[in-house]
Amino acid sequence: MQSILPHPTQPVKPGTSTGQQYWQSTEKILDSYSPADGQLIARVHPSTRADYDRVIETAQAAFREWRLVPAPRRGEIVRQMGDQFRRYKRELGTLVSYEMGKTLQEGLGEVQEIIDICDFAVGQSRQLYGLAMQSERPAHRMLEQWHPLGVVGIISAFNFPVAVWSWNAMIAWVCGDVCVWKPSEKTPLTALACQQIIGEVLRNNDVPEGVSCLITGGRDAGEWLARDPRVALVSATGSTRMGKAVAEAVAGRLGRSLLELGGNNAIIVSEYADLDLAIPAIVFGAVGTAGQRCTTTRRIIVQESIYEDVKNRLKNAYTQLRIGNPLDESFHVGPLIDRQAVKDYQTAVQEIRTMGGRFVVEPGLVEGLGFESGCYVRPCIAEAENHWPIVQRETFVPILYMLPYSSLDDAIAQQNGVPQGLSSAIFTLNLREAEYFLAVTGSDCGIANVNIGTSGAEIGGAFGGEKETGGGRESGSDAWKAYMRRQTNTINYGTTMPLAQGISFEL
Ligand code: UN1
Repeated sequence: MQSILPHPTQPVKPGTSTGQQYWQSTEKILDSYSPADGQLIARVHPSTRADYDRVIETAQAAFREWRLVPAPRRGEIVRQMGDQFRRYKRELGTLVSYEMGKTLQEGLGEVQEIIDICDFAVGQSRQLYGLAMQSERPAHRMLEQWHPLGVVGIISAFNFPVAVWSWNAMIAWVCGDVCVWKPSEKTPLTALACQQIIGEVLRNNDVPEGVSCLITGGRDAGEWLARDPRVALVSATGSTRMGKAVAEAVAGRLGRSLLELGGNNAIIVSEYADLDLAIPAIVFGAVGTAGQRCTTTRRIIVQESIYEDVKNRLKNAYTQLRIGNPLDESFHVGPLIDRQAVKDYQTAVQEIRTMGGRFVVEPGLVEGLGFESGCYVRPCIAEAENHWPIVQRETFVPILYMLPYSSLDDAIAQQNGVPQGLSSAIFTLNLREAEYFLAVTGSDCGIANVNIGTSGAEIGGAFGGEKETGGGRESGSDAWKAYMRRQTNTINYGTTMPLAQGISFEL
């Protein structure tokens, strides 16, 4: 089987030839280390400003052609991409697991998200619907239609190094846009692999060079996209700090941004909860991807009367967690992305202790044979208070805070009482509680679930959140509209020239 990587052993060279390749300078090199075993697994050249400008010009030229391709035909090309990802699911999932550190099951799940969004986008390509409206004037027709935007910049994060790109790119492509992807500098190799995987489809279908572009680099490259008026939409996933910088830069030129930023997701565990459902959901939500999902469960808000029971059950569940190499399927929890993340974990633990927090499950580093990368930490649980600054922030590590509540209103106030608004859940078998939580009185998040956890959203729904999460919606539902511009058309097919609002204007 053909390799999914362009040059497995040497630094990736600049390439602009066939198949929507990557564009890099030969200046400095980005090193990608696997947090699983600490090995240097790729050396990638970052794009220079000159490379970047060349990319944007090529993308602009490609857009002029791509926008003319009928949307269902664009969908057919995305369908073929989905087939390619099916073919390479194991290889790409393994690479995601190795480069990023999530478990193989989660790496495969991430590629499955790509396949799913490809399928979704194919259907969407025949459903870019506008409305027909009734005109107030005789012999007039009003409608709205959706046109592609142009160049879409995609800034993605290390934790979902490929799926989040695909949510944006697949939808943008069926909408007729062209994409310039800047992956996280911590996970460049998986991005190159995706570009390689779809290259064959693009070449086979004579898709113009520049429909799918990749630039590599860090903050600078993200800023180029954000400040560039040639980039119609910047879709950015990452920290709230990064998102604010992108939003400011894009707003400064009155461009469009789509932001999917930090979460501080809570699960309310009511006295009416089925704890046999709640406990595994909490544990997966808190330790999955080693606490590095934007949807990770960071807080549980537990009714006082069952607080001790939940605590004991969680303690017991955490003792069964096996931490180790993510490629070995006998482990539940892999490493953090790098040693800086481990420092962030240690700093957070210190802050919790300083505030007087008690650990129900003790934190710690995992060291010794098999843990040489220095990136493995123990998922832990701390009893805390919602207003503590550490609880109010998103720390991208597997620390779960336990908070007691008395009434449901108290629980909802705590759940909503953070700056972020991505995902939320309630475990209850009480219909009134469940509906109250979903009603306007309840969760203020973009995602609100009943009897399932905060993470693991399906691609069919709109994904994103409120407040500091940034307000953007990606993936399913009608998120496609963010990738198009709406045009209202009024057509007069009559023989008179009546004005709207009944205005009379005689010459
Ligand atoms: C992210 O962490 O940025 O809902 C995305 C989930 C995944 C996507 C997470 N489907 O957990």
